[in-house]
Amino acid sequence: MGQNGLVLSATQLQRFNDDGFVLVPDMLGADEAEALLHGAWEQFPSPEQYFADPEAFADLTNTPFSGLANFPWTSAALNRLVAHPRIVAIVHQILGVDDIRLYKGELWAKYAGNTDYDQHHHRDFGNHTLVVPTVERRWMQVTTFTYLCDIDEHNGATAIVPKQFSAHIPLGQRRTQPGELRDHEVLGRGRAGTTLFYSTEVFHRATSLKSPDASRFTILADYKAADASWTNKQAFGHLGQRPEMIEFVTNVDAGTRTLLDIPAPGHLYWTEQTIDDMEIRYPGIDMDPYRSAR
Ligand SMILES: O=C(O)CCC(=O)C(=O)O
Repeated sequence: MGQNGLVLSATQLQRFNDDGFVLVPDMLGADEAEALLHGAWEQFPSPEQYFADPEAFADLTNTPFSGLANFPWTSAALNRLVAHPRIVAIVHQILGVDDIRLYKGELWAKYAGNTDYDQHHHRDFGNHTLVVPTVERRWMQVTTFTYLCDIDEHNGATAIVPKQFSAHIPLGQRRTQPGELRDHEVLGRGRAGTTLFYSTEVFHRATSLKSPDASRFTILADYKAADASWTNKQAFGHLGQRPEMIEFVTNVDAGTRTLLDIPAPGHLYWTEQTIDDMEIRYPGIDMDPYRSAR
């Protein structure tokens, strides 16, 4: 853990400010990462299953993005990762606000062989908002990759350009000339359980899976200040009938529910009627915090 406990240490925060990204190597312990990797394999084939018959799974590798699945996932444990206390604490620290939202959750399974995952450098804001990044932290899009397996140059470590090398490129520009920043990129290598935090100011790119039997399993979770209504890649209301979403809403705590835009205890939305009816919609949910905050 960082020297300040849950949040980034002063050095890590400085690195985030200077470079626009920071790799936190110990977000998950080895056992926890292993368990969540098995959670990913409830939904996508394990490397052993995939490479035993790649053609059977060609629909997962027809394009670099075919192996993407949106939150919520099959595994309840994996779904909890979007609300990992340390990830959430670090997002609060970076944004400097008390109220934050998850605005995207994706599980990305990559397997070598059928597609080339290599990308040109880009900034991510193009499909996260209709406006442009700002250097004011409060409005930043804080994007995260948590790698569920060890990650290096053989299995597609993300290549990232410290933002001092792109300071001359206006923030409204999403792409560089191919190759322009290659000399400055660093590879986000790490053990399973490493989380990369970066803002959408930062140029980065996916790299190829170079070993013939390489694979990579990553959770992408993106956060914003609750009142940054212009940042909005995914919405969750239309997923309300999915069993995985019902499980999540029923069993997580009230603070975690706010990540999905469910009003916090004490909000004027909570009346005797809405509280009672939540218990009908979600049998087993604990609405006491909402009752006692009235
Ligand atoms: O998968 C990666 O390492 C990076 C992917 C990426 O930057 C993107 O698809 O926008």
